[in-house]
Amino acid sequence: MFRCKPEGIHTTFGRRKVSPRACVADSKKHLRAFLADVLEDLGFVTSECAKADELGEILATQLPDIIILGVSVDGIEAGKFLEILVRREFSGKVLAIGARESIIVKAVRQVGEEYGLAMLPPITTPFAAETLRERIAMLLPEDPVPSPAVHVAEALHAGWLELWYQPKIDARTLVRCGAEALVRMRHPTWGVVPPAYFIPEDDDPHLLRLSEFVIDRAMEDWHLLLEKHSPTDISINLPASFLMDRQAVRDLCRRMPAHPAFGGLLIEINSAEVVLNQKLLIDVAREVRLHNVAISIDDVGADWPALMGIETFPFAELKVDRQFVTGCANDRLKQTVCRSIIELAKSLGVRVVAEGIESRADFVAANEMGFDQVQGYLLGKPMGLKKFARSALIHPVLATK
Ligand code: G
Ligand code: MN
Repeated sequence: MFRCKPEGIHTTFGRRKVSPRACVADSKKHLRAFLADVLEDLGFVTSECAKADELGEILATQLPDIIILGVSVDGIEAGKFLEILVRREFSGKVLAIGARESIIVKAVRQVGEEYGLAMLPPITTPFAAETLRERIAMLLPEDPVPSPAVHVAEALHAGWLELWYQPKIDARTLVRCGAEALVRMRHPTWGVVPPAYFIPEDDDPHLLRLSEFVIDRAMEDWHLLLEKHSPTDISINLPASFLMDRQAVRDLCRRMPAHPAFGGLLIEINSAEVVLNQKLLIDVAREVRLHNVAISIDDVGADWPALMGIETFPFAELKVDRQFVTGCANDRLKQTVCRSIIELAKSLGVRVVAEGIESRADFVAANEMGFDQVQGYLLGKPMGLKKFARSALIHPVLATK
């Protein structure tokens, strides 16, 4: 039997110092999407393959560490997949998924083992996402969380940064009305890591590069969402220092899409920073409005009275700090802060958003108090772009879970 030279360098899965990669091979689109979502949540980079003749290309370009192989009723396609894996000398793992007691699932495992492939014990349907998660998570490297923190320059240079999106929901219609972009690092060894591990100090020159990355990626993602779903109003988080850099602001305005469907970019600035730099930020907010950029005041809390004196208020939105939202249903003090900020927002004629809604009771309370928009784990966790686009198609309206 002839054998081709392998087209990629494969080392043992779990020891590679690059993001773990999985290819989901299944003819059914909805199954591929489900499996890819679970894997992405675990920090895998995923690719998908519908037919055996696409697999060769994926092996060569994506270098997957594991193939998740959906075994259909006739098993013919699964057989073809195995043949290609053998011909390409695939050295990663293969996990077959198929019906319980299916002869074909057993056959696929047996044939795979005879071919010398690293076949994992198959998963049988129906199975919970948790089952797959447990099975795959065991294969992930168990390195500790980064310490000391990774420098943002390294993360930027290596291309480890990405934006995750958390839905913002209209409190009255329950329709998804936008998304907050949150920066995440997909570290080769530690998986997906939140910004606390790499956000530079305020005086670090790399902070500007990180902000530029966020703006550029958000605008790229806006175009992608437009193609895959519909125009999505995106909010990003930036430090106030970015807006005080005149050149940076000019560049920002220049980066806004000229597309007619573009509804504008919202920039969330921490409330304490707004209070400290009020005069300057008011001028910037006025100026950028002409370029389809609006400023939101983020994490507003007990310091809300400091925002009262502003006469012409050029900001677009107040977001209440989740410290005063999570648990507000049963906490009079939190409700008092929320109500004061809502009242302030209404008197200024700007939108008011609750973030950190984790329970149904808080959602109801936020609605009754008069928030315009709500955001939080109950309504959607931050998720990778692909998952965000998919869930927008599947759940155009809030699923009342
Ligand atoms: O300060 P800012 O609003 O940008 O903070 C956003 C952070 O809050 C993100 O890291 C996000 O993961 C987190 N977050 C979003 N929704 C919730 C929630 O409902 N509960 C908690 N505890 N954190 C949340
Ligand atoms: Mn924010």
